[in-house]
Amino acid sequence: MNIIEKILEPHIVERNTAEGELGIRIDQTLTQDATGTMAYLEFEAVGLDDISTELSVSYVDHNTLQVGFENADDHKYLETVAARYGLYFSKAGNGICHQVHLERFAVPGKTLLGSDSHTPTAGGICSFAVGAGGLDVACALGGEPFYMPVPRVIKITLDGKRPDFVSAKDIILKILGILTTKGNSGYVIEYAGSGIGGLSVPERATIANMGAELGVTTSVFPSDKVTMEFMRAQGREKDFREITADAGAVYEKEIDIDLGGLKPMAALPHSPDNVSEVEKIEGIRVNQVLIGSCTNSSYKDLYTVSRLLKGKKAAPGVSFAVAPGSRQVLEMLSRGGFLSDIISSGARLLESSCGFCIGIGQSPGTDAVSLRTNNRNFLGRSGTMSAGVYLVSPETAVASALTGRITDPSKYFGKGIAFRSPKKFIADDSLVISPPPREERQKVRVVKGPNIGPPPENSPLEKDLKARAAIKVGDKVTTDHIMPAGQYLKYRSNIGKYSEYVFAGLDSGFSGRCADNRSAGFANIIIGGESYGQGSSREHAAICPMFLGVKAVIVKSIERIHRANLINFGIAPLIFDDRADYDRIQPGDHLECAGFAEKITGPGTIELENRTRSEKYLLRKDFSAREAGYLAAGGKLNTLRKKTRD
Ligand code: MIC
Ligand code: SF4
Repeated sequence: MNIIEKILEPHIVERNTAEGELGIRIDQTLTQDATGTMAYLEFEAVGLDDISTELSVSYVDHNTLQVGFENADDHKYLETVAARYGLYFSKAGNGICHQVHLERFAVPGKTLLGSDSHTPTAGGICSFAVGAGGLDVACALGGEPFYMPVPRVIKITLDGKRPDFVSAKDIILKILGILTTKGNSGYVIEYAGSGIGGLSVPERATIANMGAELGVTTSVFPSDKVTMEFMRAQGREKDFREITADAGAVYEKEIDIDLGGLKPMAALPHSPDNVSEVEKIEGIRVNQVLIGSCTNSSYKDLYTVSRLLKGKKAAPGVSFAVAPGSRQVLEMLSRGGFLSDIISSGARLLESSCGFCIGIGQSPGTDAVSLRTNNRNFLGRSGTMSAGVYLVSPETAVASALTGRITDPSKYFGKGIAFRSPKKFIADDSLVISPPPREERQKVRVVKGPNIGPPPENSPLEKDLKARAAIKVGDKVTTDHIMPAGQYLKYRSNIGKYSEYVFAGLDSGFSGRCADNRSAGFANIIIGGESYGQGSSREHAAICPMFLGVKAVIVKSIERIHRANLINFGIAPLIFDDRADYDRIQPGDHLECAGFAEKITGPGTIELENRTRSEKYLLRKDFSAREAGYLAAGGKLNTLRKKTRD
């Protein structure tokens, strides 16, 4: 067996071979503040009284700025709802969910579902960790299986020895160059090879983290001696379990990478797969360098940063900032005396949170070049449409911060920094609040501020579809384009308000046009290209369009998490059978389908009539019979509410 089979086998509760779907039991869940409020509001709306997981943690890490009352109220809601239902609550300041979960909670061989697309970071410790929408996490909390396509496993063998200054980030950027961000939906990556012995758990986690950018369901490393040492240093050796692939395990695809042949890499604007060797783009002037995020903010990363910065100053024209991934990392740096080298270099020390990675602060100036160690560089995600964001390793970030230009660290520093994983990490969980004993939970008052509203209701699918193409977008449109975060993040618990900003960066008239169409008796349809819905797990990219009366998304292809979120909220993901039809259909076209509701649940394809152009298009349905049921009911929430009532 391969590792994926070994982990999944005891977790499978449903196997739907005909539709290629697997239902698995979830052991652990995590949420963060930006997706968590809606997830728990949904959990409450379903009407369950208790959680069924082994361990669930609610983190506050994305938006900790608290400009206005909204965030503070969200945090209070998350704290009280966690206590009410028996979850752990990780307070603001404790760190980024994926970093903290890796350090303190993730366990080899367990399944983890998180309402954040980078949940697979825990694959670095051999957890089968998957990102999903909040409603799917709410369901897992209530003991429902998590459904996913039967994993098609790719084995990536990392052999050889890395040259100095080739980091984990460079390895995953190399893989992104090979596999790209498109066409990997339904795959899972399993890492193997002699080269992984030289990767610490946090480095493995960096690689697993950016599997999200490939669009794979998750990535998993073996649980071996390195894993054992990491867990022992975290005081968690009792949770260790060795898990490796059997000789002769079978894989669908195999890719071999010789680490010895790699060089420092960068992803150029505006996609993580737009990669180049750093030496080929050397010399570009940089305005900003930011080190942090769930990809590159471990103790190993920031220890290396501090050693490289020792005795040096950042270039005068560069805005340089560092955000440690967790309080553990910050405390280790501080107690070890390494923080002072970072501060002396002129770096601004940021909170242990997501912050800049999601456009909360540190937006670059007009036309600026920003070098970052995070995982996404989509157009506008930084908060500045005209900025160009480059994704690099911490080592390349430091070299460039010092020179003020993109700089290959292997040439600049010459010799690498030796790192020995600490024998003991500072394990202080005092910022994690444990839930009260079960018998006291009923007494907890769940506090909801005025910005927090219930998840919106959707009506069951109407018999016929009469709609307008409300927008037509191109390839690789991400959920950051559909539902921007940054400055609007504080409206995550207020769907009516947040909906005003759907597609805000691409087409500010979208929400108004949807309202006009609805007043004229039309539903709305989104037309998209290849790989629609890449990126985050934010279900708001489905809930808010639902709120605006969107009933279908018609695209050339769609990404896994967004597809599931659309179905959960009653929006049908449909695929052009003839891709050339994408070119024929135009924004504003009047589209109709008689007997739409029946066709959604019935067999076969769907024929859509374009009344504006007198054309007909054939559409394929990208959902199972189970999912068709959710669509007909107007979403999964309606189905579950009914199930709990009955
Ligand atoms: C992201 O990196 O885009 C986020 C912000 O972490 C999202 C979750 C969200 O939108 O709240 C993700 O990756 O799922
Ligand atoms: Fe936070 Fe960025 Fe990681 Fe998303 S990708 S979880 S915003 S650090």
